[in-house]
Amino acid sequence: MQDHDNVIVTAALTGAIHVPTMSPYLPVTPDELIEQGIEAAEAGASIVHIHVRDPETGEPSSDTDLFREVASGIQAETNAIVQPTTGGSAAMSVKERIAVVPELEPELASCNMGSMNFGFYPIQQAYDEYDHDWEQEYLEASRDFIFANTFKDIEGVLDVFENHGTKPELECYDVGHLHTAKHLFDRGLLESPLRIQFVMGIHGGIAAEPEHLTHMYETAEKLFGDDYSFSVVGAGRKEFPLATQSVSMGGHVRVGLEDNLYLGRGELAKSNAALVEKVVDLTKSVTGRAIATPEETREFLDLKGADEVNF
Ligand code: KMH
Ligand code: ZN
Repeated sequence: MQDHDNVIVTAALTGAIHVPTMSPYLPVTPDELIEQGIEAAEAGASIVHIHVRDPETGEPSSDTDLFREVASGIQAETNAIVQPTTGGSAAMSVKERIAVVPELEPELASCNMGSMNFGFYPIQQAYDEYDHDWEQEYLEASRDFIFANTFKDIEGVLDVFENHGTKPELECYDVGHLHTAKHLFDRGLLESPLRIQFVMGIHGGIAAEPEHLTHMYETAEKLFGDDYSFSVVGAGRKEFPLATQSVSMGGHVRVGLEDNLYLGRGELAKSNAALVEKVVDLTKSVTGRAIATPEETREFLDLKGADEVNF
């Protein structure tokens, strides 16, 4: 693993797993996303991962005008690295998902390393009524959903990344995805230093268990040696236990309402910043490691710089 003492914190603001009924604090409109992105950056996030939603209904969207509005609004007030998703949502094609990269030419964007089942339908058991018509159908549809990222899809996506100077953050939901990354690295489609996000706890991917994180880490060490660094996101209530394990192992962390709505048992997080503050405190008190600034993060991940983006 690349050696870097300071911890890179990512705030993932809204995502496509949760629906507005689940939390009044989930950001939906561009203004809400910008406000929460700025607060999260001020709390210590050097990377802000963004999805966008239809401002009226809260439905996940691939509208590049919305991405531009949110990215430029966060960039105007912070030095954080704005990282758009190319994972999008269940309802989008790969073409729709990747469109944000040529439009915004970001420094960093997510890049998903394999096709998989991606089921968030079990969450609907906790809700009887929904604020919007689309929500329950959307959750239920994930029972029959394949998150498509074939080898051909990934090759096409990486081509777009390369053409626009955008670094891919490799979203790995299971051990096999690390081997896919290795295959692409050996073919010269990915370059060192690799930035890998271990995404744990998605139904269809590896479970959010400590021994699985150890296995992901040991596998990455074997495959990539000093050519990579890792960050961990645990979906749901394992977010903080896995974050603590990751920073103890020398890794980095992602938190945010995209993957976890709760600050503690039964206590909704009132903002993304609240989740960032908690992980910053945990990191400092458990490990003594400092939190990386955006400039340190840019240098460490070898990003092109905020002056090279198109927003
Ligand atoms: N919400 C994560 C489980 C992406 O945006 O490309 C998936 C994710 C993927 O963040
Ligand atoms: Zn995402």
